[in-house]
Amino acid sequence: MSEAWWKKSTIYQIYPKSFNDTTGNGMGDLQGIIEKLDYLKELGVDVLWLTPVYKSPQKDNGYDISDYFDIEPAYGTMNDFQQLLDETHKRGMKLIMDIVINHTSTEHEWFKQAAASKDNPYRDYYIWKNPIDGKEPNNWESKFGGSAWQYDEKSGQYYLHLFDVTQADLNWENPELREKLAEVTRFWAEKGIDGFRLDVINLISKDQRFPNDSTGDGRKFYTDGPRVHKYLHEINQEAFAPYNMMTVGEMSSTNLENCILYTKPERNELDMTFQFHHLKVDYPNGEKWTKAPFDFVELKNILSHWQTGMHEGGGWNALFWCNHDQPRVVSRFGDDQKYHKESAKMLATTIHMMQGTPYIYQGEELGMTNPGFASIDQYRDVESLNAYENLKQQGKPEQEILEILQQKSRDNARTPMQWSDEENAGFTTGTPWIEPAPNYNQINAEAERQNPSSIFNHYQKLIELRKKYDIITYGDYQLLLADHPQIFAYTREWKNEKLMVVNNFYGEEVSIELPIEHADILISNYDHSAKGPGNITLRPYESVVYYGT
Ligand code: TEU
Repeated sequence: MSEAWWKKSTIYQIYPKSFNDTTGNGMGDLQGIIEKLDYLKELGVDVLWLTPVYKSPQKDNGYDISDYFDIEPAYGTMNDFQQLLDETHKRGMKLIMDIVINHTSTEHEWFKQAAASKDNPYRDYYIWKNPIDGKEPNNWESKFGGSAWQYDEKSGQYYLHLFDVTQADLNWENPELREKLAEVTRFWAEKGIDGFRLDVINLISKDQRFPNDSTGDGRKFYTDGPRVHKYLHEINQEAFAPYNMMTVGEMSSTNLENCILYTKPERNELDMTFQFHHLKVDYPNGEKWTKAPFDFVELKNILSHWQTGMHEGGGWNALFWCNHDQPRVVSRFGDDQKYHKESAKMLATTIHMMQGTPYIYQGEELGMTNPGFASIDQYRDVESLNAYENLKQQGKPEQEILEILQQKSRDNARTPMQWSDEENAGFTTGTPWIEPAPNYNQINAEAERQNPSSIFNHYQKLIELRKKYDIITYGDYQLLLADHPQIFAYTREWKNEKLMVVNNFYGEEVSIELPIEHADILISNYDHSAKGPGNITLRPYESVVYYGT
């Protein structure tokens, strides 16, 4: 296997809590994933990314780890995990683990020790500061709302939590802590996994002055921080490289310059990065918690900026529309009603013909949609519940808040995987921890697999094309019609080959002149594709990939 095998791979993200329940407790489990490995093999994906299944109080659905060395009993046992890993490998697939080493749960033994007393040996595993003028050490805000500091009565100090109050940030300045985290990483590498997704890994190095942020929420003092590249190179050399781990870093609020540094092979830090700028084009003035249409031209420009920037810089993109934190892409950027199938396929083609490693989030291959929850009681996500309270305190009417959550909540992606039209979408025989989307009778894996022109079948073809055509992996990218308000078109060029990808992002017909001669159609989303190349008229959400030499 070449050292960059992942450049022609497609990775499938599994959110175990919502994937498949075999015990009837209403929560997905590891045996449930094993049951569905043949489905994933049929889809054709190469790597499975498992979001955290370590022991956790589940306040943030596993991103609050209380024991790195054990499996959360609700998901199963370490034997179940080993069976999942072995069965995955038997099918020629790989498995990467999501690891959260920017913070732990406050129920982790390290934190319990650290909070026991100021002189406890574990105190310095976390970030404790004295009050200033009787208040928080600075004005940094948690990404889940409120202050990023929690007062500890016992010691009279505050501890830092960039996320929930139960997720205490680790102190990466402490070399003993860094070695402990390298041990954690090696423990899982020695089990035989194939890599890691590293949660918010660009937040681990904080400006040790902990200054107030006079213009923002403090993120500029810990995002892509002063020693982040040093720390990543160190753990790479101590834990990733010795085991040939594939690594993808989740980068919160990062920039192109840093992502080139994170992923240039010769720097030995990470293999690829997730960035989120293209998923903030419906955040007016950067504000997530408002209902707003998306800025299509901005979306094209951001994706293109990262395509050309990472290509020229020698970095490598993780390509994605969805994950467990983002709304369903067909509801967000497509049409989950009249042109559901056409728009889901168009969106898939848009991303999968780009340079990078594409990620499919569970259910995306079925065109799963946002559930449209009508009551706050249907929500489970800590970030969404905090946002609901904050918006209420701002005096927003209930209905307006619910419409915002319907568009923006992370729970949009966390409803049960829709396997069939059976009760609870075939996800559980019990009461699901979160309600399924009401459309599982129409949108489910069973129906998709039986339909040769399904969204599932379209993803199968895209995955195959990536393996077959080097131009998709290595070709130069160029955006066409940059300012067109409806068309996202780009070319890829590699040796004497040329791809032209043309997508109508809206429900109205549109005609354009295409600068490509003699071309075959590699993939499209209507049974009889638009005539072309040359002057073509694209139907609603029509997507065509032309291949010529
Ligand atoms: O996400 C980081 C993060 O900032 C997300 O919460 C997301 O970008 C935000 O919700 C968008 O508004 C990672 C995990 O993916 C997420 O599930 C965890 O809640 C978070 O870190 C803390 O571990």
